[in-house]
Amino acid sequence: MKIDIILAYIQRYEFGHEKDFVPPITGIHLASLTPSKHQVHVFHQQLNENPVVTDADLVAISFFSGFAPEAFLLANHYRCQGKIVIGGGPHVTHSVNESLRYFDAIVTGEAESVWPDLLNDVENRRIQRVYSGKPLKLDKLPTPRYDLLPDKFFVKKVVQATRGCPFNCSFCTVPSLSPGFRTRPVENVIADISYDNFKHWWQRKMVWFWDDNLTASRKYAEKLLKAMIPYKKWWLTQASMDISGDENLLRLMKKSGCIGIFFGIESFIDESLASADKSQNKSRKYSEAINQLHKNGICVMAGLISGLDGDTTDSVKEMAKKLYEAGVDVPFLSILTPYRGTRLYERMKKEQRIIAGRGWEYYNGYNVTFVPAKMTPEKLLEAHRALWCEAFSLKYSFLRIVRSIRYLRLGAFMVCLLMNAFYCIKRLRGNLPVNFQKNTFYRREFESDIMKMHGEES
Ligand code: B12
Ligand code: SF4
Repeated sequence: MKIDIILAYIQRYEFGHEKDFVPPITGIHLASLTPSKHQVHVFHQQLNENPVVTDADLVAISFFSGFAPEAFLLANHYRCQGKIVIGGGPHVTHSVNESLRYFDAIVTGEAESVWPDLLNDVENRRIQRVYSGKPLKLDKLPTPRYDLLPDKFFVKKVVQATRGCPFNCSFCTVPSLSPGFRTRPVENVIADISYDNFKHWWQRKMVWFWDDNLTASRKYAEKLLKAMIPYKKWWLTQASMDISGDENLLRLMKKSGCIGIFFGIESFIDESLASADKSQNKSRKYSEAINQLHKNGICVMAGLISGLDGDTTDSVKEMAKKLYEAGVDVPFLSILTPYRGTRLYERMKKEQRIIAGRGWEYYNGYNVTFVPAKMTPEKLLEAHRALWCEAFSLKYSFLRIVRSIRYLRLGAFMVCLLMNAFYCIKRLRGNLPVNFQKNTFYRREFESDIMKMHGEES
């Protein structure tokens, strides 16, 4: 059987991406779970890959909520060609009824427990409508099919060592998508990181862990990092800020080649942190925590959210200065988004704050989909764009790069340089995060139909 796996995408910047830094792991992971008797291709729409006409028997589409309109259009397109089309991923999992309108079958939750049965059912032409994936132990996950990744991605070695996170932030779907915390056997992770059949040295050298919270179990993290030392890789991941107090772990991170950690800082306002149930973050300790990572030469990437309940237009705009003062090397600036499957969504729905009629494309992390507590939706969008422009201005990008020379190790400095340059160039070209109220590039024939469906789930 021929299978096309498509990672659906709608561009998130006005003129799209100039460079594609790192790929999703989902497509090449699903491909690795597929028995070798099938022929599988993986297409990343973010690279404009799209098999308009295909000879595949089965088309499998993965997508986040913000890319759902495109995924639904693709599903229609391939069903019209007589293909069997299935959907999966975080959006499908929490929007079952809606997704069933567009797909022949859907997979909710994790695919490992149902993927082989689904493929058998497709071969035997007896597919069910819903396959409910159960979270399994991670001891049998194979190495992703890195051979299927196009060279266009700067980093190619994306790895997953753990799933889940012990925290329960109100805006996050991880607790409902991947409940509990599970780890892969260290030797299997080492097999992935030692896969070196890539063209460029940096593609062999750099390992990006796409985990929810890699260091959540200290015991596991220590075992993994000790095993990684002889491989001399440069690695990055996301972790929670409490690691900054664990000197032993930080030393081991440095020794095993850690060059970058993503922290979900989210906000400098205590009321906002409380509204997100992010009690593990203490705003007065950010500088101290970041400094501990810098002492070990590690680049700190930080996620910040605009529009939490304690935020005002001024507090949003002030973040450009505050994040610089706190020592952040690379900021990631998003707008609060109430995804289905989160407590935030339930609360916003109850308080009737979700803006009706905004299609799923607005749920891309850069547009406003709810009524903020202390400003209008328009003011929030305006404040976010002002923050984005200020934070990625030549001044702040340059300052962040220059000061990092003092404390970052080589690989970490490369990350700081490349990422700041990546966003600063966008800023200088006016390639801002896309505003769907003004922008006309994304107008498709099914849009009104999709908008009608939005909100249908009970
Ligand atoms: C790694 C990651 C990223 C990476 C990589 C993004 C990417 N495109 O893959 C980065 C940091 C770039 C990122 C960015 C964003 N992310 Co993100 N990310 C994750 C994270 C932590 C892990 C995803 C992952 O790779 N898991 C490992 C793979 C193997 O598992 P998986 O993708 O879940 O797939 C499994 C199942 O879902 C299922 N499955 C998935 N698709 C399909 C398809 C088919 C056909 C089938 C059968 C099964 C199936 O089977 C797989 C195996 O079990 C998740 C959290 C989570 N636990 O899901 C958030 C998550 C997916 N991200 C999320 C969001 C919102 C974003 C952003 C919009 C954030 C922002 N404000 O900018 C951006 C979007 C950027 C972009 N261009 O795509 C949300 C999505 C919520 C939603 N309903 O859409 C999540 C769930 C986190 C959250 N906040 O709740 N993200
Ligand atoms: S710490 Fe991160 S992954 Fe864990 S629940 Fe909070 S936002 Fe989600």
